[in-house]
Amino acid sequence: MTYLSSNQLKQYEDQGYISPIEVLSSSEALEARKEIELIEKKMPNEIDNAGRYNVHLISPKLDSIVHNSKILDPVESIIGKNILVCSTTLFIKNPNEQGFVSYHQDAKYIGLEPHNWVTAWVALTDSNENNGCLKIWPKSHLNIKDHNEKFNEGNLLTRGQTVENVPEDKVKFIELKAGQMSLHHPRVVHGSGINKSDDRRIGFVIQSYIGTNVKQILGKNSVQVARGEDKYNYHEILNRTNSLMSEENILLRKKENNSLQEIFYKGAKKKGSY
Ligand SMILES: O=C(O)CCC(=O)C(=O)O
Repeated sequence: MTYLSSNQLKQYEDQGYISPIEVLSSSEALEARKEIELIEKKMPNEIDNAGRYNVHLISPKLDSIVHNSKILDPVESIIGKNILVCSTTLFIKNPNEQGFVSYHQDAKYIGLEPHNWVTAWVALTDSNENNGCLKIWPKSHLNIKDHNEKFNEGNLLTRGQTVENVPEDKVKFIELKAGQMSLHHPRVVHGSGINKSDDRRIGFVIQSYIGTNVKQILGKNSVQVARGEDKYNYHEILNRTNSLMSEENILLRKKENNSLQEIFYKGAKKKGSY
């Protein structure tokens, strides 16, 4: 059992995040990376840009990370014992690419209400200042802030959603070793810079773990039950996969990703490339 201590929980509540937490061995992280790279090889162009979502539906290794009790115990400390998984995202930054993530709050555009949810950012490679690790503005989770939609080149967010005037001197670099994770609050302002290293930076982001009382108000999300019982029945329940890239799950993932795109672009002035 690896529940959060009362000090850790207090840090999460005060600062809007907690990090680092050990969840995988370095070899488990490497195996997951290899499975992602195998999928990339077999299905070129399928898991980048708009396709980087929900790879756990076709990858047993990512599925087992999503349902790993070393992640679910601390998540339970935050959102309670009935836990659903509502989509995942691979944030991959290749060397020599200009990918970055503008400062934003997930709760501003994800449509999950109330905010009884938490995002787990699992490092499958080391993630540090040099390769563009997550950056968090502590204590920024107390209210929702205005965002501009910039659709700027290299921005890995669908619409380039941006909170302006973030005080850089207060921002923390969330450096992780492969196999560690951070947990962040739905309203905490975060982003990341470009990868200046000569290896990939891979974050597997469970976005998010939601309490069973959480609704999707902008569209439809199907979910998996990660722990406990769903007495609310707000969402369609998906099965877990134990086979790599099965035809059936490839189709299911396409359907789920189409629903996600509808949510992400709801009310947008135009469509970005992600
Ligand atoms: O991985 C990144 O660089 C940003 C991730 C992010 O925005 C998120 O996890 O919500």
